[in-house]
Amino acid sequence: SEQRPRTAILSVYDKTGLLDLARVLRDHGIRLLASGGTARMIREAGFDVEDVSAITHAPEMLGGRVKTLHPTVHAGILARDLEADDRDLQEQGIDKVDFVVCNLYPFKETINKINVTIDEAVEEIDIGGVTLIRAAAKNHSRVTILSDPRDYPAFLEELHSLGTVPDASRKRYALKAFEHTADYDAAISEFFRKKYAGNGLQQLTLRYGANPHQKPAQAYTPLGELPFKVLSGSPGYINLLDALNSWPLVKELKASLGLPAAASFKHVSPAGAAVGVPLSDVEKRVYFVTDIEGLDDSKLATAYARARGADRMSSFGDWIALSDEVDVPTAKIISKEVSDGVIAPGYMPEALEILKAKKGGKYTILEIDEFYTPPAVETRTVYGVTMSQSRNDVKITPRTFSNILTANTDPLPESAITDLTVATIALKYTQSNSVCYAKNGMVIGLGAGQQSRIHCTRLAGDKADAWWMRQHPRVLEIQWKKGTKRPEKSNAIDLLVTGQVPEDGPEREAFEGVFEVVPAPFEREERRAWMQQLEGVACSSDAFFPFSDNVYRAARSGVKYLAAPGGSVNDKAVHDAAEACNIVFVEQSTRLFHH
Ligand code: 93A
Repeated sequence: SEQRPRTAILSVYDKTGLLDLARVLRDHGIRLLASGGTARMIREAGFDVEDVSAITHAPEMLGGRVKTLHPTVHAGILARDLEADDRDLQEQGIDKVDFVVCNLYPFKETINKINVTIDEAVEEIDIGGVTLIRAAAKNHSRVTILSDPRDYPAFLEELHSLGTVPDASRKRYALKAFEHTADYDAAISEFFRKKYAGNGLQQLTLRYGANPHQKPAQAYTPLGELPFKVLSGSPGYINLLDALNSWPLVKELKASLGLPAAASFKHVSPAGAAVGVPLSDVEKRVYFVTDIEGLDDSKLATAYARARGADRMSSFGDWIALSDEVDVPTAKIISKEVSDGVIAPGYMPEALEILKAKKGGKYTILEIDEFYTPPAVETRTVYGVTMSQSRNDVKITPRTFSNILTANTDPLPESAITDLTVATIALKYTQSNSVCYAKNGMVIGLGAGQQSRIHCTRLAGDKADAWWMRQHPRVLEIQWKKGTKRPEKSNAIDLLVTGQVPEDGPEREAFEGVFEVVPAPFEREERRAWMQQLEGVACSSDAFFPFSDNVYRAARSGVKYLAAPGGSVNDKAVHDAAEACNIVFVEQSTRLFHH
């Protein structure tokens, strides 16, 4: 619009490509203003350049801390093509700036040096450059901001061929500029978070990541405080993944069913999850909790007994989540098992003492703020690429299971609704694909992380079968050698009930070593007769069943209620198979993949 001469401000730490840029800008009659070192280099190359102080009439100060920070500079950049802005500039004798070329002090490189001091890092925090970049990017409808030397060639090309910089390019440069300053500030806050956050409030240094060689590792929230406190021990990376998946699981179970809930996690999937449904005497023996005083009076303890008892093999060394303040009976169960840590909204003093004494004082205990709600959008970085999605906040409630697709549409019994709810909420926090069998308010078999659906259904079904076989009178009557430890018992029972006891060799000898009287293997007929008594099982799937084989497999483990989303070309065949097996098929309309 105006015929006024155009002005560029240059202030670059990385001087790559600077002279080519200055030459072409000058060729186009553009006035060059530059900060100290930048001006010197351009001048020494023989191009016409003025110091920024020519317009600010203020010298660089404080050893360079104040170079370009000045109203003359920033009004020149920020002014719009408005009469009012023009008037302001005229009154102050300020010229508009059209181009800003700036890149920042090397903060990241500095803090990556070994043993860098806070003072050294602080000196590399660029203030004036960030201000130049942000001001120019803000006013990108008129001003071009170049913050990356790699953009100079394309910029010069356009300037040369068009005589001006197109709108689209200015927008792209502006976006890049804001990404650049955001990344720069993130590096600064990351540095100070580690130095000043106060370990445990906003930031937690972790021993290492998924593996010991993955150091350093940390957990943090950019705004506010972490939603949990570390009461004891020192959580690792996988512990936190388990804690932050298992806690919402028990919170949602309790909200949906109105009963205290517990989960036992391993490798970011539940090995067990349950609500506080009373235990039979047989169950108490199967879950190794006959000696827990006050068990029947604590629904939370009952829930954990079930969660831990579902699959004792998988739960060895578990991460525990509990929906309610932890009481003494619950702590007593935990104290007898090998476990890594626990997350709960609170701990009764005596229960806390019991847990703190575990693992020689190294047991990890987290206290979660039960009112914490995470942000709606969750973000993660994989292989350098950031992905974000809205959190899976779908609510699974008894109402989720009202769409019955098989012929018998009688309302489901309350116990079936409880079991379907337990199974489905467990799947919501299980690595996919996943299928879950539930009974008596607890997970009894969960197949996680299989790429094939039928493999999930089989794995979960085999676990449910083992859970039921563990309740066989011959297992309950086992006479153990004195001094046999709980994990040894669980391992031996698992071999026996899954029919994997070898006939001879060292493994056979080891197996025999734990018994007073070595139990005979289960005969085919004996197993069949016992399995036939397993009935009324609920089963849920995190996505549709692609083939009827899943239904047939589920039927073999006593499944009577089956819930899954629809959407397969085989839906009809799947429903027909359910009908043929006398299974009630419930369409649960939400896919629940989790990764
Ligand atoms: O210390 S600063 O934050 N204060 C300023 O006013 C300022 N203006 C530009 N650093 C400032 N800069 C930075 O100086 C630029 O971001 C650039 O990285 C560097 C260029 O300095 P020189 O031209 O003296 O080499």
